[in-house]
Amino acid sequence: MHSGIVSIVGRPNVGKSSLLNALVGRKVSIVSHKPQTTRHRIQGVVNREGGQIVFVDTPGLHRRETRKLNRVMNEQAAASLYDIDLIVFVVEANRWTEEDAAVLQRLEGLGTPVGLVVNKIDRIADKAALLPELQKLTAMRDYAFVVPLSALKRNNVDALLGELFQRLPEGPPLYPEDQIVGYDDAFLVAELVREKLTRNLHQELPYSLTVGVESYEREGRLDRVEAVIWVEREGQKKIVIGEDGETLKQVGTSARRELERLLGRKVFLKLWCRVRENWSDDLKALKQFGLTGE
Ligand SMILES: Nc1nc2c(ncn2[C@@H]2O[C@H](COP(=O)(O)OP(=O)(O)OP(=O)(O)O)[C@@H](O)[C@H]2O)c(=O)[nH]1
Ligand SMILES: [Mg+2]
Repeated sequence: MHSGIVSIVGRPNVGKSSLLNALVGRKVSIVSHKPQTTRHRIQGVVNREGGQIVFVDTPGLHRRETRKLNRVMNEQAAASLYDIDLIVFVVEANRWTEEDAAVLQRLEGLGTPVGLVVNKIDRIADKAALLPELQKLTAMRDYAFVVPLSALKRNNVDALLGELFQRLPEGPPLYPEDQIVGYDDAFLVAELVREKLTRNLHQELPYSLTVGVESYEREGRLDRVEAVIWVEREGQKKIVIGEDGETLKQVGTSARRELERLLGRKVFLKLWCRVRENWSDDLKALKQFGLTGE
């Protein structure tokens, strides 16, 4: 048996969380079209006959640290580069940016093998264009392996698992086989609510909100959850709630539906919206909201 820990890193929006979900075969980490969606290290476990891989999805490493939230997100991602067996560096096909170059630079001299994943190949209509793209990317560094894939279409994802299992040390599984995620149901609720908000709200607002679960009670096959959406200003609260509470209702319904599917239980979800001025730039608030990784 081979087993080990593999960190998935890269700049925001390249598809790291989508890749984790594709690898695990279920929704473990939230996904949106907006960069900087993931804020925590998210663990997902894959078990195969040949062993076990513990994947760690990370916040996208980014350059502009406009608020303290950005700094702690970068710190979380950077911390995932240590005490692990392998790094999967995810980039987008045909979209190499300065931010990718900055991540590549961070991977220098770590002593941990780095494999390259070129994601979103479903966007390349002309497959002949893929080869020069791969040649360009692999010329930049000595990668342990290169796998072009599509996390969205679940295309060639098994090839990545094959490359990883081959290179992981021999050893028994690190976690029991039925443990797929590294967090509790309350965290899942908070994340799914934040995902729906991120997908529903425009522009910058998703960066000004966070979600905290206030109470979680289990009554037979029903989970009763109360969660608070924290925003930074009164005006934002109005937008989150929407006219006649319509936006909040939509968000609540879609989060609840997905939760019920994932948990296999009925869920009663009550959402509130409250203001905590400038929380994203306030280290004390970040700590209270569980965003500092401590
Ligand atoms: N076409 C295409 N889109 C993809 C693929 N993988 C991910 N996406 C899309 O890319 C966007 C970002 O995906 P995420 O998985 O949230 O990216 P991420 O790297 O985790 O982003 P952060 O958490 O913000 O760092 C979403 O709109 C995904 O649907 C892919 O293989 N093909
Ligand atoms: Mg992500």
